[in-house]
Amino acid sequence: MNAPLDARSAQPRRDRANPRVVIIGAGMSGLLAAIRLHEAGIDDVTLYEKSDRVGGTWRDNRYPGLACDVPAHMYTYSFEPNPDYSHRYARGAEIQAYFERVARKYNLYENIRFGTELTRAEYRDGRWQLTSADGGTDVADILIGASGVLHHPQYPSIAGLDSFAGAMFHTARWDDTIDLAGKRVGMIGTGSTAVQITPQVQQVAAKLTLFQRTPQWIHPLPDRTYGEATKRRLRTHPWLANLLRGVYSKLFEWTFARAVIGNKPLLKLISWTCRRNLERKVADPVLREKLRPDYQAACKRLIFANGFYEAVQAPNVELVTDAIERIEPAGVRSVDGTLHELDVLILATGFKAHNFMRPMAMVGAHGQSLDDAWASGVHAHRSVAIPGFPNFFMLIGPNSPIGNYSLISIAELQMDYILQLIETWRERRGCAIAPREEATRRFNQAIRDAMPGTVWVTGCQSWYLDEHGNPAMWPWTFERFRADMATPTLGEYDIRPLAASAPDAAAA
Ligand code: N01
Repeated sequence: MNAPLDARSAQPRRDRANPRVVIIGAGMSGLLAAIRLHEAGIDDVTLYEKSDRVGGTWRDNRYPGLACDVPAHMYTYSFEPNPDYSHRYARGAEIQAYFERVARKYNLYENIRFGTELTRAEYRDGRWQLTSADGGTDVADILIGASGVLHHPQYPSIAGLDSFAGAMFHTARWDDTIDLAGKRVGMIGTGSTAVQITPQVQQVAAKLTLFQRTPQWIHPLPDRTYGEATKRRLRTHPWLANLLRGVYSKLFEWTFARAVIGNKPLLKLISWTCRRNLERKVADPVLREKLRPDYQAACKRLIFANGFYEAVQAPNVELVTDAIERIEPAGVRSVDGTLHELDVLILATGFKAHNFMRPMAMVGAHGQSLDDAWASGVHAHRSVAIPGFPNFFMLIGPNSPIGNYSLISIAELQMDYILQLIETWRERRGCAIAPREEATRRFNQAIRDAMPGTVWVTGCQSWYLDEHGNPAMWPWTFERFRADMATPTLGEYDIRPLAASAPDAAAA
């Protein structure tokens, strides 16, 4: 499997009944895709991973306090329960260990090309012609984009950022060589990441200065530890873990997932819980008002966390709500003229959530680039496919029902859908499958028409919104998503025989 790229691409296709599949990324969804393809009898599979480890977001994010705010037993593959989770909400390191264990168990390592970033994918002669950063080439009949959503750090464009004389890093590039003990630490941003980090840094730093541009609603996290007895029970009876997964999933689908798409009583309940959390936990009325958002709870991705309000009231924490004017070598200057002197500056400023496979250059069947195809906003047919980009499928693509749900469950449903399209490819011993323009237009129009009823357009800024202000979210119930993903409607797809001139057609 690990022959040099050029040698591989020169090989004639051996098996016309089975496609050669390349997966971009060896994170949660890439590993899932490889496992499912193997189960379907498709073994000519290579995963390209630019890093040196599997795990995606759980490999990249190693900040103190990292945990998953989706219940642990809902955050596993359905076919691979994990009885060993230590808490109801798993810690980052144990999720990373889980993915590494799954990759080993399913012998995926031999299929992964680590340290190899795909930089170009061009659909030519019925196949995807791939180029990697090291100049290697490869070909694929089917290309699967599994590069994640929150993958590219968003560095803030603040004047003087590079002039800071101390240590500075983004939360997704945590610098373990910097000891925060006794330091004056600044953190820009108060999203989910900063809220998890704050209690940890507050305990060790001499001073923590938090730069908040917009306050966030915070819902308490009903966490608990799982003792040895619970783990043993889950080990002996794996169905119990699946039961937990099912219960949490339903609970989420019937409450939160409905609240964000227009169920007013449920949304009121969430708002009330967040407000009560703030009012109960923050004693100082001035600080409380600084922390009180003026927009609807869940408009931005709702934060589920404990410990932030307590930490922010500690004597060594300062919450700065004046806007940042610029960064200087000694620290951060806010618009009121104060220089906040710092030794370390942490950028908890989020991610470019609408990049998907980019900056990889993609060119479709008619020479159109992905940037052009997405010039009016990221979109896809049923979140998984793009007109003009045959045999290319995405996991957790635009308008997937992300948010506070388990992305694993979403990826599993999407992969089952994609496998059915791949089955069509196999039945025809090769074909070009791409969604019809009209079907894609109709699907995306229906999404746009449904958005006004959702919480994401009630007047806040968030990473859910693309550059045109449209949420790349799923505006309907999760049950509808499950039903939509059950079976592809082949009439929505343009399915053509591979051109007779395609080099491999002759070899078949
Ligand atoms: O990023 P964010 P995050 N000047 O985009 C501020 C997932 N996640 O890394 O609100 C000043 O939410 C920005 O301010 P504003 C989860 O899906 C999951 O925290 O735009 N401030 C905001 O406060 C989450 O939603 C878990 O006004 C600037 C912050 O930076 C997603 O990751 C845990 C600024 C960015 O918040 C992203 O969360 C952690 C500037 N120039 C994260 N630019 C789980 O538990 C940005 N900000 C699963």
